[in-house]
Amino acid sequence: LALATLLASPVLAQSGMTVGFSQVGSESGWRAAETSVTREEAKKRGIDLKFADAQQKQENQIKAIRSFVAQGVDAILLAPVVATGWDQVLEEAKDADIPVVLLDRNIETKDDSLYLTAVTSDQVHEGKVAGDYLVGQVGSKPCKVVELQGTTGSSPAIARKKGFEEAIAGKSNITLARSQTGDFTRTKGKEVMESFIKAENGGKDICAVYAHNDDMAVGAIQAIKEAGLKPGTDIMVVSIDAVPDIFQAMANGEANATVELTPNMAGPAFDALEAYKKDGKEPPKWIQTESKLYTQADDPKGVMEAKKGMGY
Ligand code: GYE
Repeated sequence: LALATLLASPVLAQSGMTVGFSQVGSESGWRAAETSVTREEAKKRGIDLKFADAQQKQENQIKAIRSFVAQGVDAILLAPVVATGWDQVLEEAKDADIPVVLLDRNIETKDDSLYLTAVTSDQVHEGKVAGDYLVGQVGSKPCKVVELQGTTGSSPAIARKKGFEEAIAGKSNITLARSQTGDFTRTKGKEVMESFIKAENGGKDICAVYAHNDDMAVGAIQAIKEAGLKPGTDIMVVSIDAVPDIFQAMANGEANATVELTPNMAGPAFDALEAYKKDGKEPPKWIQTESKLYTQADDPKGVMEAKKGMGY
């Protein structure tokens, strides 16, 4: 009886929620860190996390959500691979009274009651911060930029392009010469950068590469080196995420700047869900995470060390 009383005690009982997590995949170092932080956060809070890796496919995410609904989970975390095409399956979750929290990417929908809240950064702002940095570095020199986009149709690819274009708009010396998707991966980032280099006089005509994430930047750095050029000086490298490997590249002088994105999206998501389940407290529709610029002047080695254990 004593044990039963203890277990039933509201003070000791943890949330006890069962949460389904439909993750995009494992395309980047940042994504892997987000997955491990989500698992740790769930464990800390006594949440039973059901994890489904969609391997970059929306159809797999739709199947996972349906299966979470069928299992009667208490809530769903969704990192949507692309922005469109979610209304129907999210209606099914809503009909079953299962709140959905969007993690790190947004969706396009006319009905924002289909999700409880979205924990994301301001992705247009991230692109703008990266672009402003570049504009400041370039000054009045002519500069041909090449862009490695994230996954086609994903909110960060759309928004990070937009923000960057806003930053360089009206700077007639800076041109966006080439732009193609590298799918947020190192391998594709390298491949696409190789093709840009070929098309631009062996890379000699390229002044800077803007990559929508660090992994593609790391791939691009490799391609620049193999072409006999110096990344960071011959070709500037600017990206987004702030994973340890880009700080290593910055410490080596091979990358110039990155915009930080926290891998801890699950912490704020679980906080919102717990408050909602407990008191019916509606969270704001958008829980915005910070975006901070880091350059070679910001002690990249030190930052890299500090990042270890934060999911990386
Ligand atoms: O920047 C990238 C990842 O959705 C914002 O997805 C996220 C992005 C992140 O693959 O590395």
